[in-house]
Amino acid sequence: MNLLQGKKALIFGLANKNSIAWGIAQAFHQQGATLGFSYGIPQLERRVRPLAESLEVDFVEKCDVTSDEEIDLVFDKAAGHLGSIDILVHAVAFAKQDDLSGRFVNTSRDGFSMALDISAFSLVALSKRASGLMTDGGNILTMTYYGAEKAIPHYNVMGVAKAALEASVRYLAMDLGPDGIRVNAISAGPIKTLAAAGIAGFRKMLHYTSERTPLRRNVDQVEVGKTALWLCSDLASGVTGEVVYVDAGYHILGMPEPPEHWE
Ligand code: NAD
Ligand code: 0WE
Repeated sequence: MNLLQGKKALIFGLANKNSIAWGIAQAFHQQGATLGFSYGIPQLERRVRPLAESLEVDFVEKCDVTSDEEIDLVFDKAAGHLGSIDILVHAVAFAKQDDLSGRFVNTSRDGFSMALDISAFSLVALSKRASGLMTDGGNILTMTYYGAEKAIPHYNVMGVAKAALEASVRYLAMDLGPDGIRVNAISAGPIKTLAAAGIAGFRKMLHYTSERTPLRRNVDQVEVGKTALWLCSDLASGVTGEVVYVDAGYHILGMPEPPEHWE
Protein backbone atom coordinates (compact mmCIF):
# COMPACT_ATOMS: atom_id res chain seq x y z
CA MET A 1 0.00 0.00 0.00
CA ASN A 2 1.07 3.54 -0.59
CA LEU A 3 -1.36 5.51 1.54
CA LEU A 4 0.65 8.76 1.33
CA GLN A 5 2.06 8.48 -2.20
CA GLY A 6 2.82 11.96 -3.52
CA LYS A 7 2.04 13.64 -0.18
CA LYS A 8 4.41 16.11 1.50
CA ALA A 9 4.59 16.24 5.29
CA LEU A 10 6.34 18.71 7.59
CA ILE A 11 7.15 17.23 11.00
CA PHE A 12 7.96 19.37 14.09
CA GLY A 13 9.32 17.90 17.32
CA LEU A 14 11.92 15.41 16.17
CA ALA A 15 14.68 15.08 18.80
CA ASN A 16 16.09 11.55 18.42
CA LYS A 17 15.21 7.98 17.44
CA ASN A 18 12.97 7.63 20.51
CA SER A 19 10.80 10.61 19.58
CA ILE A 20 7.14 9.97 18.83
CA ALA A 21 7.79 12.18 15.78
CA TRP A 22 10.27 9.56 14.54
CA GLY A 23 7.64 6.79 14.81
CA ILE A 24 5.32 8.95 12.74
CA ALA A 25 8.07 9.85 10.22
CA GLN A 26 8.88 6.19 9.60
CA ALA A 27 5.22 5.23 9.10
CA PHE A 28 4.73 8.13 6.65
CA HIS A 29 7.94 7.31 4.75
CA GLN A 30 6.96 3.64 4.39
CA GLN A 31 3.74 4.75 2.71
CA GLY A 32 5.42 6.98 0.15
CA ALA A 33 5.36 10.44 1.74
CA THR A 34 8.08 13.06 1.14
CA LEU A 35 9.14 14.50 4.51
CA GLY A 36 10.61 17.68 5.96
CA PHE A 37 11.87 17.90 9.55
CA SER A 38 12.14 20.72 12.04
CA TYR A 39 13.89 20.52 15.42
CA GLY A 40 13.78 22.91 18.38
CA ILE A 41 17.34 23.61 19.52
CA PRO A 42 20.75 23.70 17.74
CA GLN A 43 22.15 20.81 19.84
CA LEU A 44 19.63 18.44 18.25
CA GLU A 45 20.94 18.92 14.70
CA ARG A 46 23.59 16.18 15.07
CA ARG A 47 20.89 13.73 16.16
CA VAL A 48 18.29 14.72 13.57
CA ARG A 49 20.54 14.92 10.44
CA PRO A 50 21.45 11.19 10.41
CA LEU A 51 17.80 10.23 10.95
CA ALA A 52 16.83 12.50 8.06
CA GLU A 53 19.49 10.99 5.80
CA SER A 54 18.25 7.47 6.52
CA LEU A 55 14.85 8.43 5.05
CA GLU A 56 16.34 10.56 2.25
CA VAL A 57 14.94 13.72 3.84
CA ASP A 58 16.81 16.82 2.66
CA PHE A 59 14.63 19.49 4.31
CA VAL A 60 15.93 19.82 7.88
CA GLU A 61 15.54 23.17 9.64
CA LYS A 62 15.80 24.47 13.19
CA CYS A 63 12.71 26.26 14.48
CA ASP A 64 12.10 27.41 18.04
CA VAL A 65 8.30 27.64 18.11
CA THR A 66 8.38 30.53 20.60
CA SER A 67 9.72 32.75 17.78
CA ASP A 68 7.37 34.10 15.09
CA GLU A 69 10.44 35.00 13.01
CA GLU A 70 11.78 31.44 13.09
CA ILE A 71 8.33 30.05 12.25
CA ASP A 72 7.97 32.44 9.31
CA LEU A 73 11.47 31.53 8.10
CA VAL A 74 10.93 27.76 8.23
CA PHE A 75 7.67 28.05 6.27
CA ASP A 76 9.28 30.39 3.73
CA LYS A 77 12.00 27.78 3.24
CA ALA A 78 9.41 24.98 3.06
CA ALA A 79 7.49 26.90 0.41
CA GLY A 80 10.70 27.27 -1.63
CA HIS A 81 11.79 23.68 -1.14
CA LEU A 82 8.55 21.69 -1.20
CA GLY A 83 6.10 24.15 -2.75
CA SER A 84 2.78 23.06 -1.32
CA ILE A 85 2.43 20.75 1.68
CA ASP A 86 -0.25 18.19 2.60
CA ILE A 87 0.48 17.31 6.23
CA LEU A 88 1.68 19.15 9.35
CA VAL A 89 2.72 17.09 12.37
CA HIS A 90 3.10 18.96 15.68
CA ALA A 91 4.87 16.86 18.33
CA VAL A 92 6.20 19.64 20.54
CA ALA A 93 5.77 20.25 24.27
CA PHE A 94 7.70 21.91 27.05
CA ALA A 95 7.21 22.99 30.65
CA LYS A 96 9.87 23.96 33.18
CA GLN A 97 11.15 21.02 35.20
CA ASP A 98 10.07 22.79 38.42
CA ASP A 99 6.50 22.92 37.15
CA LEU A 100 6.40 19.14 36.55
CA SER A 101 7.16 18.29 40.18
CA GLY A 102 5.62 19.53 43.39
CA ARG A 103 2.21 21.18 43.57
CA PHE A 104 0.26 22.65 40.65
CA VAL A 105 -0.91 25.46 42.91
CA ASN A 106 2.67 26.77 42.97
CA THR A 107 2.90 27.24 39.17
CA SER A 108 4.38 30.66 38.39
CA ARG A 109 2.90 33.13 35.88
CA ASP A 110 6.04 32.74 33.82
CA GLY A 111 5.95 28.93 33.92
CA PHE A 112 2.28 28.82 33.01
CA SER A 113 2.75 31.14 30.09
CA MET A 114 5.83 29.28 28.80
CA ALA A 115 4.10 25.86 28.92
CA LEU A 116 1.01 27.19 27.15
CA ASP A 117 3.06 29.10 24.55
CA ILE A 118 5.31 26.19 23.53
CA SER A 119 2.81 23.35 23.97
CA ALA A 120 -0.50 24.85 22.83
CA PHE A 121 -0.21 28.23 21.05
CA SER A 122 2.51 26.82 18.79
CA LEU A 123 -0.09 24.56 17.16
CA VAL A 124 -2.15 27.61 16.21
CA ALA A 125 0.91 29.49 14.95
CA LEU A 126 2.16 26.55 12.85
CA SER A 127 -1.34 25.77 11.55
CA LYS A 128 -1.75 29.32 10.28
CA ARG A 129 1.40 29.09 8.14
CA ALA A 130 0.91 25.45 7.14
CA SER A 131 -2.69 25.97 6.01
CA GLY A 132 -1.42 28.70 3.66
CA LEU A 133 0.70 26.05 1.90
CA MET A 134 -2.09 23.44 1.81
CA THR A 135 -3.42 24.25 -1.66
CA ASP A 136 -5.32 20.98 -2.10
CA GLY A 137 -6.73 20.37 1.40
CA GLY A 138 -4.57 18.80 4.06
CA ASN A 139 -4.07 17.31 7.46
CA ILE A 140 -2.85 18.66 10.77
CA LEU A 141 -1.97 16.32 13.62
CA THR A 142 -0.83 17.03 17.18
CA MET A 143 0.10 14.91 20.22
CA THR A 144 -1.75 15.08 23.51
CA TYR A 145 -2.03 13.17 26.81
CA TYR A 146 -4.81 12.08 29.18
CA GLY A 147 -3.60 14.64 31.75
CA ALA A 148 -5.57 17.17 29.65
CA GLU A 149 -8.87 15.83 30.94
CA LYS A 150 -8.09 14.17 34.28
CA ALA A 151 -5.69 15.42 36.96
CA ILE A 152 -2.53 13.31 36.94
CA PRO A 153 0.12 13.68 39.68
CA HIS A 154 2.97 16.01 38.58
CA TYR A 155 1.66 16.52 35.03
CA ASN A 156 0.41 19.83 36.44
CA VAL A 157 0.72 22.80 34.08
CA MET A 158 1.28 20.45 31.11
CA GLY A 159 -2.24 19.11 31.71
CA VAL A 160 -3.61 22.64 31.44
CA ALA A 161 -1.56 23.19 28.27
CA LYS A 162 -2.84 19.93 26.75
CA ALA A 163 -6.44 20.95 27.59
CA ALA A 164 -5.84 24.18 25.65
CA LEU A 165 -4.22 22.16 22.86
CA GLU A 166 -7.22 19.83 22.55
CA ALA A 167 -9.64 22.76 22.49
CA SER A 168 -7.43 24.39 19.84
CA VAL A 169 -7.78 21.22 17.74
CA ARG A 170 -11.57 21.68 17.74
CA TYR A 171 -11.44 25.39 16.87
CA LEU A 172 -8.85 24.83 14.13
CA ALA A 173 -10.97 21.97 12.74
CA MET A 174 -13.97 24.30 12.59
CA ASP A 175 -11.96 27.10 10.94
CA LEU A 176 -10.01 25.03 8.41
CA GLY A 177 -12.63 22.38 7.59
CA PRO A 178 -14.17 24.46 4.79
CA ASP A 179 -10.71 24.45 3.11
CA GLY A 180 -10.61 20.66 3.21
CA ILE A 181 -8.10 20.63 6.06
CA ARG A 182 -8.66 18.12 8.87
CA VAL A 183 -7.21 18.69 12.34
CA ASN A 184 -6.86 15.90 14.90
CA ALA A 185 -4.91 14.83 17.98
CA ILE A 186 -3.55 11.51 19.15
CA SER A 187 -3.68 10.97 22.91
CA ALA A 188 -0.82 8.56 23.56
CA GLY A 189 -0.22 6.53 26.70
CA PRO A 190 3.14 7.03 28.46
CA ILE A 191 6.15 6.20 26.24
CA LYS A 192 9.84 6.41 27.17
CA THR A 193 11.18 9.34 25.12
CA LEU A 194 13.60 12.21 25.79
CA ALA A 195 10.70 14.28 27.18
CA ALA A 196 9.73 11.41 29.47
CA ALA A 197 13.33 10.81 30.61
CA GLY A 198 13.24 14.14 32.42
CA ILE A 199 10.27 13.06 34.57
CA ALA A 200 11.00 11.64 38.06
CA GLY A 201 9.24 8.31 38.60
CA PHE A 202 8.43 7.76 34.91
CA ARG A 203 9.58 4.13 35.01
CA LYS A 204 7.20 3.41 37.89
CA MET A 205 4.39 5.00 35.92
CA LEU A 206 5.13 2.77 32.91
CA HIS A 207 5.04 -0.25 35.22
CA TYR A 208 1.74 0.90 36.78
CA THR A 209 -0.01 1.43 33.45
CA SER A 210 1.35 -1.77 31.88
CA GLU A 211 -0.41 -3.79 34.61
CA ARG A 212 -3.73 -1.94 34.36
CA THR A 213 -4.50 -1.12 30.72
CA PRO A 214 -7.08 -3.41 29.10
CA LEU A 215 -4.28 -4.67 26.81
CA ARG A 216 -2.02 -5.22 29.89
CA ARG A 217 0.92 -3.47 28.25
CA ASN A 218 2.13 -0.03 27.20
CA VAL A 219 2.07 1.42 23.70
CA ASP A 220 5.06 2.43 21.58
CA GLN A 221 6.10 4.95 18.95
CA VAL A 222 5.35 2.51 16.11
CA GLU A 223 1.73 2.20 17.24
CA VAL A 224 1.36 5.98 17.41
CA GLY A 225 2.90 6.13 13.90
CA LYS A 226 0.32 3.70 12.53
CA THR A 227 -2.60 5.70 13.93
CA ALA A 228 -1.02 8.93 12.65
CA LEU A 229 -0.81 7.33 9.22
CA TRP A 230 -4.50 6.38 9.34
CA LEU A 231 -5.57 9.86 10.50
CA CYS A 232 -3.50 11.67 7.86
CA SER A 233 -4.51 9.33 5.03
CA ASP A 234 -7.70 9.16 3.02
CA LEU A 235 -8.85 6.27 5.26
CA ALA A 236 -9.88 8.89 7.86
CA SER A 237 -11.39 11.35 5.34
CA GLY A 238 -14.48 11.88 7.51
CA VAL A 239 -12.63 12.47 10.79
CA THR A 240 -11.78 15.96 12.08
CA GLY A 241 -11.58 17.79 15.41
CA GLU A 242 -11.08 14.44 17.12
CA VAL A 243 -8.85 13.10 19.89
CA VAL A 244 -7.93 9.49 19.11
CA TYR A 245 -6.52 7.40 21.98
CA VAL A 246 -3.48 5.20 21.46
CA ASP A 247 -3.20 4.20 25.11
CA ALA A 248 -3.90 0.44 25.23
CA GLY A 249 -7.38 1.42 26.47
CA TYR A 250 -6.34 3.10 29.73
CA HIS A 251 -8.77 6.03 29.40
CA ILE A 252 -11.89 3.85 29.22
CA LEU A 253 -11.41 2.50 32.75
CA GLY A 254 -13.44 3.85 35.66
CA MET A 255 -11.90 1.68 38.38
CA PRO A 256 -8.77 -0.47 38.63
CA GLU A 257 -8.93 -4.28 38.98
CA PRO A 258 -9.92 -5.10 42.59
CA PRO A 259 -6.86 -5.98 44.71
CA GLU A 260 -6.81 -9.19 46.79
CA HIS A 261 -7.52 -7.47 50.13
CA TRP A 262 -10.98 -6.29 48.98
CA GLU A 263 -12.31 -9.83 49.24
P1 NAD B 1 10.57 14.31 22.51
O1 NAD B 1 11.43 14.93 23.55
O2 NAD B 1 11.20 13.37 21.59
O3 NAD B 1 9.83 15.44 21.67
C1 NAD B 1 9.48 16.70 22.21
C2 NAD B 1 9.98 17.73 21.24
O4 NAD B 1 9.56 19.04 21.58
C3 NAD B 1 11.52 17.74 21.16
O5 NAD B 1 11.92 17.48 19.84
C4 NAD B 1 11.85 19.17 21.57
O6 NAD B 1 13.00 19.67 20.93
C5 NAD B 1 10.60 19.89 21.13
N1 NAD B 1 10.50 21.25 21.67
C6 NAD B 1 10.48 21.63 22.97
N2 NAD B 1 10.48 22.97 23.05
C7 NAD B 1 10.50 23.44 21.77
C8 NAD B 1 10.52 24.74 21.19
N3 NAD B 1 10.51 25.86 21.93
N4 NAD B 1 10.53 24.84 19.83
C9 NAD B 1 10.53 23.74 19.06
N5 NAD B 1 10.52 22.48 19.55
C10 NAD B 1 10.52 22.35 20.89
O7 NAD B 1 9.36 13.62 23.33
P2 NAD B 1 7.99 12.97 22.82
O8 NAD B 1 7.51 12.18 23.99
O9 NAD B 1 8.17 12.34 21.52
O10 NAD B 1 7.02 14.24 22.69
C11 NAD B 1 6.31 14.57 21.51
C12 NAD B 1 4.88 14.97 21.85
O11 NAD B 1 4.19 13.82 22.34
C13 NAD B 1 4.74 16.04 22.92
O12 NAD B 1 3.70 16.93 22.55
C14 NAD B 1 4.33 15.25 24.14
O13 NAD B 1 3.59 16.03 25.05
C15 NAD B 1 3.46 14.20 23.48
N6 NAD B 1 3.16 13.01 24.29
C16 NAD B 1 4.20 12.28 24.84
C17 NAD B 1 3.90 11.16 25.59
C18 NAD B 1 4.98 10.35 26.24
O14 NAD B 1 4.71 9.62 27.21
N7 NAD B 1 6.22 10.40 25.75
C19 NAD B 1 2.56 10.76 25.78
C20 NAD B 1 1.54 11.52 25.20
C21 NAD B 1 1.87 12.65 24.46
O1 0WE C 1 3.82 15.52 27.59
C1 0WE C 1 4.58 14.83 28.23
C2 0WE C 1 5.89 15.38 28.74
C3 0WE C 1 6.27 16.67 28.09
C4 0WE C 1 7.39 17.40 28.79
C5 0WE C 1 8.50 16.76 29.34
C6 0WE C 1 9.52 17.52 29.95
C7 0WE C 1 10.70 16.89 30.61
C8 0WE C 1 11.89 17.81 30.68
C9 0WE C 1 7.30 18.76 28.87
N1 0WE C 1 8.27 19.51 29.46
C10 0WE C 1 9.37 18.91 29.98
N2 0WE C 1 10.33 19.70 30.55
C11 0WE C 1 11.53 19.23 30.96
O2 0WE C 1 12.35 19.99 31.52
N3 0WE C 1 4.20 13.53 28.50
C12 0WE C 1 2.86 13.10 28.14
C13 0WE C 1 5.05 12.56 29.21
C14 0WE C 1 4.71 12.65 30.66
O3 0WE C 1 5.24 13.61 31.42
C15 0WE C 1 4.72 13.47 32.70
C16 0WE C 1 3.83 12.41 32.72
C17 0WE C 1 3.81 11.87 31.40
C18 0WE C 1 3.01 10.72 30.91
C19 0WE C 1 4.94 14.23 33.85
C20 0WE C 1 4.30 13.88 35.03
C21 0WE C 1 3.40 12.83 35.05
C22 0WE C 1 3.15 12.06 33.90
